[in-house]
Amino acid sequence: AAPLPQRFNFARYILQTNSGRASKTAYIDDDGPLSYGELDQRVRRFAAALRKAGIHPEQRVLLMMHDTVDLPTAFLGALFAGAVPVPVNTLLPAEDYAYMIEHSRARAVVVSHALLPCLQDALAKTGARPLVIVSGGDAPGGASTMAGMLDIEPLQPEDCADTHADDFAFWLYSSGSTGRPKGTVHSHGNLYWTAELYAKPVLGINENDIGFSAAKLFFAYGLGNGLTFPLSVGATTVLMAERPTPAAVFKRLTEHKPTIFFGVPTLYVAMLSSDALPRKEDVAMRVCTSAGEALPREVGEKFTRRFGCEILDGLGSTEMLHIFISNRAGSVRYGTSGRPVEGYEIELRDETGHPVPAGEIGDLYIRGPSAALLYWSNREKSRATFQGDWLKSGDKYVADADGYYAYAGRSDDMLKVSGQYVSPIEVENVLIEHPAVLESGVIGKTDGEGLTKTVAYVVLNRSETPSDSLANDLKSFVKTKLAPHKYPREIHFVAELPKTATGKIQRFRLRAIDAG
Ligand code: 3SK
Repeated sequence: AAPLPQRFNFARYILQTNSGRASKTAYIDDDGPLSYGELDQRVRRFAAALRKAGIHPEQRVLLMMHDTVDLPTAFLGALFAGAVPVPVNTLLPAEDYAYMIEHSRARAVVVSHALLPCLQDALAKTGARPLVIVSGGDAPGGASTMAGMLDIEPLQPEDCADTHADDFAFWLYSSGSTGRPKGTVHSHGNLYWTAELYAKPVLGINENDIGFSAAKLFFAYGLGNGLTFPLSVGATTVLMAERPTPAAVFKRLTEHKPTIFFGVPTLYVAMLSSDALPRKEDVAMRVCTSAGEALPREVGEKFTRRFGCEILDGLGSTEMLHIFISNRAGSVRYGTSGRPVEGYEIELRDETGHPVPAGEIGDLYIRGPSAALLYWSNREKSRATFQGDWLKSGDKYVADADGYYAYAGRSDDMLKVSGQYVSPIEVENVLIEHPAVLESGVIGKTDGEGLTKTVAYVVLNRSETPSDSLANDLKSFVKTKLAPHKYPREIHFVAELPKTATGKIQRFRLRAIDAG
């Protein structure tokens, strides 16, 4: 890959890369196509609007947005102006947005119209008063619309913020087993490296590709799939605002015929078991990817039998920004995450920090140029994760003699459900807020498809009686307090929980009980 110049602004780089493609389609969202020429204008206009609104370089702009062309416009426009966009999960409860707005000290929030009531709830919980910019609809008093703000003279290329490749460019929040989500700070250069090291050589992405990612742009995985990668080569991307149900995905696969589909294991399972699964002749994928959690071998094999196309399962992280271990076309080994992506180094270490040999499980460490710089305002967790050149992932892996890596669990108690982290402690803490619950222990369980689901063991207060309706009530209770993927899919009522002498819940014993 070409080395990066010291002065580097990712948005300027993308506009320059595509300056000869003005009439080519960059995006097709639910409202239709947008050309590279139009994207260029929108990015520079949004940058001008942020400057006019008094947003200064390095100030954060929260993006609480569904996947439409307004999201790449806002993300790249903020980078162009030197501001720091922070795309956030659109399924969170208002408390989480209140925390993120305060923690990031966001000077502006760009919000999809449908999410405005939730933002208003969040703002009512904080003293913060960011500028509110509404995408895709009218703005209430005091707020602006994105469409209105784009009615401005665009900044000229020479007015782009003169950023260093290592400057803070954007944040993504990532969750841990305890505490609040961590603001993971990435540089302009990191975006460039994920495209150079993974997307171009591993996926062979090029300007003739049409990409479609079921993972949304606010995830690190989705941001690469739907923004960094296609825009680095002038490809076309299909964006979809709604949830990625099998039906919604099939519609895009058959209507727009993407050549690259970026999925996650739970979705592949749901697609393959759907009666509406398209025929091979109705789709055009040349390659697919999977990340977020390990793809069960049978799922990959079944998909390839149906479509004749491989799924390249890989491992990435928010901290490394994208995939650093991946299968390769033609040498896929289903049931593994593949081999290290060139440009990244991987080590598996034992508890004393020494490398473990092939065949033994170790803690996964990564070294590579797309590593985040730090967690904002969190020295303790930054130090535990970013250890000099190396980054501790929190995953346990085992490598075979051929250099293929297979998932072997987490180093902490975190679960990965539908590709997203779930902290058992966070779910337990919510369950005990319910008046019927005395205590609870939450674990992950592998279902019949080989995917992880959340299971809660609950001890009720003496006056309560276990019942199915109480179990459903507890599930709904968690759903109202946490993001939807976190609620326990199974609730078991028990008389007591296994504990250490000091009273800590022994989740490994719960897992053994659960396994029967
Ligand atoms: O979860 C993953 O495997 C992943 C992949 C790519 C980028 C980000 C993440 C978290």
